[in-house]
Amino acid sequence: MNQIDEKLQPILNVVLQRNAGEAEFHQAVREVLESLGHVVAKHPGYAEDALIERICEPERQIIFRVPWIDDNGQVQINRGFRVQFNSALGPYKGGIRFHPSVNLGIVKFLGFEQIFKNALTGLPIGGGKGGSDFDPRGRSDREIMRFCQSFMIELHRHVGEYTDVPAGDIGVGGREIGYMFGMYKRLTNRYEAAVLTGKALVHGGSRARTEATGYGTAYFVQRMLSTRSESFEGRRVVVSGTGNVAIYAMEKALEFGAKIVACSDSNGYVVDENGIDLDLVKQIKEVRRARISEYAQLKGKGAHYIDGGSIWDVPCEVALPCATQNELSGRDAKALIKNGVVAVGEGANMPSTPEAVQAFREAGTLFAPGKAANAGGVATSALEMQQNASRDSWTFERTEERLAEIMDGIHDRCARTAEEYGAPGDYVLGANITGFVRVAEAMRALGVV
Ligand code: NDP
Ligand code: 2IT
Repeated sequence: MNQIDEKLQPILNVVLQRNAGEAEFHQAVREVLESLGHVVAKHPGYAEDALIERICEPERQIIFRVPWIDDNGQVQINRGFRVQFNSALGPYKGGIRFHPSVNLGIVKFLGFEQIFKNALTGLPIGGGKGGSDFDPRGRSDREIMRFCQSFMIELHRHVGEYTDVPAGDIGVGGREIGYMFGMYKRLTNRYEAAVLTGKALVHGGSRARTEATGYGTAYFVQRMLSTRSESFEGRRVVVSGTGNVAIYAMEKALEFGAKIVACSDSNGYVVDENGIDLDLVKQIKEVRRARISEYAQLKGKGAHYIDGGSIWDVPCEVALPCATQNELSGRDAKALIKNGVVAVGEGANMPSTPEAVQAFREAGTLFAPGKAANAGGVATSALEMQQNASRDSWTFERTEERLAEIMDGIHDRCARTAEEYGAPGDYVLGANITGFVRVAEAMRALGVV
């Protein structure tokens, strides 16, 4: 683990004590504070007025009961969360996650990352995150609808176009956003489209929002590769997950000439030496909501499925972790490095453990941290808000062009900051400092609030 500046260690100590047991939140804060030592040494003003302490403390944390009735008539109870972390740059903005592993610490780590990610986009959005420990797996469409409605019956009083604008994340896609928007509209009697992003086109959704996170990750990695005169062209690529982010990261990497050799879900992974057939993956995952193991059964020769195991054992030149936090360990990083990985781009939030990040750093692997590489999703959400505000709807091409520009801009700002701080090529440092400075400037100008 890296050293924390002596001025910042007491701040981390308070975070650890005040948020006992929230391991993922501690991990996210520690990584940012490790980067900030360089900033406070150069600009001591950023350490004044407890500015960093304030950034580490959410403005508001909401926890609520979500009762709903399953298809057997049984009453089920889940816990809902919304953490409104920082609104210095704009309304709170960030996704909602439905997964059994969701707890306050997970939502806080995601909300904390979101502050810096959103700042990096250069757009006027603060940071927040929400979710529930509801497990959508195996639930009928009606059960999903009833759950989303109950979730929104409480959430609606805390969100709004100028207050807090949720979107999707793990377990929450277009279907769930539709059900939540429907209940919000009914409860408020307002067609307030910009209260949620990731909506269907007919409700004011943006073209390219579905694709945006994955495409954005591929754009970022392509630009990062170009700094070493490399590209996706002809490269072997492994992508974890087969959800929203993974599928569209694969799609854009394929367009850039890559060969995808493996992808996964939470049960196991498939390897296809002929190149993953993305249409088949979409059919299995987006249409039938089934398991990725079916890919090997349907594909037959050349493809095989491995139950459990680590997808990072599959040799590749570019690795794109697009599933979940801490899915790529120090051991996995060493296996990737041994097999000749050139670049790693995080489509997911914090998928690499600190040990893995350290291993990539020491090996000189190009490494794009999630808060920079996956910012294309939330950036396009901000474009959706922009379209809603002007009652406009852009073409796919125009929206994707803006997304590509934004990703190149994030890449270049992170690279420049890393150089300025004497660590060329260190995108972790570059992203943390660039994001922090924008939020810190905005907070300072607002006074102590
Ligand atoms: P989806 O629900 O669409 O897909 C998630 C994928 O990851 C599925 O393949 C799922 O497998 C797998 N997965 C989820 N949890 C685990 C787990 N605990 N262990 C192993 N595999 C797991 O979610 P998204 O694609 O939207 O999100 C993926 C990641 O990207 C998350 O880290 C999210 O925070 C991040 N992200 C998402 C953005 C978005 O716009 N959607 C924007 C920026 C980041 P299974 O189907 O078996 O559950
Ligand atoms: O982690 C993320 O950036 C998201 N889940 C997307 C958030 C958003 O508001 O679009």
